[in-house]
Amino acid sequence: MAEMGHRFSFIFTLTLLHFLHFCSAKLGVSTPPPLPILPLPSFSQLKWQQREVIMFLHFGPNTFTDSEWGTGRESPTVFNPTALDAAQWAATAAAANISLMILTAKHHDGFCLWPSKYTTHSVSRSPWKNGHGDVVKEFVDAAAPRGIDVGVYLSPWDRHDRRYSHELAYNEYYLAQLQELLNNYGNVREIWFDGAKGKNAPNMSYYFSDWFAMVKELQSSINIFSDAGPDIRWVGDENGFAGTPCWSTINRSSLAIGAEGITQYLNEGDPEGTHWVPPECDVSIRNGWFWHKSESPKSLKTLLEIYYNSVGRNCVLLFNVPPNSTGLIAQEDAHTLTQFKAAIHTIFSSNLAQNCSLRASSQRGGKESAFGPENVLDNDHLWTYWAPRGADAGGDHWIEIRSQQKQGLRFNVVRIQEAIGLGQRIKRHEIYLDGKRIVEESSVGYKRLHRIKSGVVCGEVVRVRITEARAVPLISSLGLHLDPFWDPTGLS
Ligand code: OTN
Repeated sequence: MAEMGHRFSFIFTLTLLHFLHFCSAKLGVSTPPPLPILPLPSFSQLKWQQREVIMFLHFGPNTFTDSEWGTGRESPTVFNPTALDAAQWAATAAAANISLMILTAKHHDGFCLWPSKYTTHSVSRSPWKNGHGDVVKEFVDAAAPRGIDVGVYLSPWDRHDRRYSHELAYNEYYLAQLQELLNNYGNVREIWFDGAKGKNAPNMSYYFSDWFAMVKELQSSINIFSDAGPDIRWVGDENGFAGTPCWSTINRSSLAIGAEGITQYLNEGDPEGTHWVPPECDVSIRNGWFWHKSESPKSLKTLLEIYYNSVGRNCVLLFNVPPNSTGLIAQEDAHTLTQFKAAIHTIFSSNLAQNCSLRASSQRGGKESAFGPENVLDNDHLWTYWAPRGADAGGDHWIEIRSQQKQGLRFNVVRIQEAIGLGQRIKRHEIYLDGKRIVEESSVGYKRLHRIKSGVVCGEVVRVRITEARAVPLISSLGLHLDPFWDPTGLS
C-alpha cells in the first residue's frame, strides 16, 4: 500500500512540475534550472577546470647536477643560471595560451628558490646574483604583466634540513615557509603538495590540517593539490592517462597523501563521492621532470595522445616544461609546446556540427524554454545547456545533430561536455551515426573527447544517448571535429 502511495506522489509531483512549467511559460516567466546534484565545484575549481592545460616548471639544483631527486647535500654554489629570464618563461606560456604556471619553489633537495629567512640552503648562498636573487619573485613579476596566474610547489619531503623527521620542528619550519610564499608574492592560485618520498626516507608526520588551514587563510582563491586534494587530486600516474570513467568526485576522507594502493581510485574517481576533488594529470614534456642535456621533448603524436586521455577525460593537464641550466626554456621545448597547442587549435577551433539542425528527446520547460538543444552549439560550456524534461535520471534522453549539407558530416572526433556547475551526472552514454553505434562509453564531466576507433566517419545524423545518469543529464556542449593528426592504424 505504501509503495502505491509513494508511486502516486511521485507521479503527482512530476505532473505538477510539468503543469507549473507549462503555466510559467504561458505567463511569460522562465522555467527555473533543475536542482543541482551535490557535490559541486567551487568557484576556484571551475576556474581551474577551464584552464585545460597549465604549465609546471621544475627548476633547481637538479637542473645543474643532471639529477631528478637531489640528495640534499648539494652545495648552493651549484645553482648558477647564467641567463635566467622568467619573462621568457612567461612569454613561452603566453604563446601557448597557458593561464597558470607552477614553479618548484623547493624540491626534495630542500634548496629554496627564494631567500627564506628560515634556512641558508637557498639562492641567498648561491653565486647567482651574488646571493641577492629571488627566483620566486622574478617568476611572479614576469607572469603578472602577461595576465598569467601562478602556483608554487613546496616539497613536503626535505632531504637537506636536519629538522626533517623531528615532527614539531619540521612542521614549524614548513609552515613558516608556507607563510613566506603565500604572504610575500601576491596571489597564488595553486599550491602543490607532492607526496613523493624515498623508501628509506625518515618517518615524518605532516600536519596537513594545519598546512591546509594556513593556505586557505592566506590565499582566498587558491586550490590545494595533493593526492587527496582537498581541492585537486592526483590522477594516479605521471603518464597523463586518466581512467574511464573519470569522476570529479571522491570520498576525500578515505585518502592520504602518498598512500599506497589508491592509484586506481584516484584515476577513476567515485560517482558516489562526497567531495568535488577533480583530477590533475602531471606530465613532463621530456622523460624527466628537470631539464637534462641528454633528453629531448616528446613527439606531437605522444602529446596529443596525452591530451585526449587527460583533458579529454575530464582532467586538467599540468604540463612540465623545465628551464635549462642557463635559466631559459630550451627553444626545442618552446617550439614543441607551441606546436602542441597549435595542433589542438587546428582540431577544435572549428565545430563541424555548427550549422546542423538539432533535435532532442524532450526539453525542460517546453520548446520556448532556455534549455533547448541549441545551447550545445554556443560558446558557453558551463551555464547554457540542453536539459530534458523531468527531474529524474531515468528515461531515454537523447540529442541529435542532423547535417544540413549535401555532403553530410565527416569527422573522427566527438566532443561532449556536461554543465558541471550543477554537478557531474552522466554515468554511461552512447553515440550513433545514422543509427549505427560508434561509441559506447561511461562518464563525461567537464569534457569527454572520443576519437572514433575506425577513423574518419561520414553520415547524416549523429545521436548522443544518455543511458545512465545520477540525475537528469545536462549537456552544455557538443562538437564534431576532424583531427588530421589521428591515425587509427597507429602506423604514422
Ligand atoms: O618515484 N616516485 O616518487 C614516483 C614515481 C612514479 C610516479 C609518481 C611518483 S611520486 C608521486 O608523485 C605524484 C605526482 O606526480 C604525487 O605527488 C604522489 O603523492 C607521489 O607519490
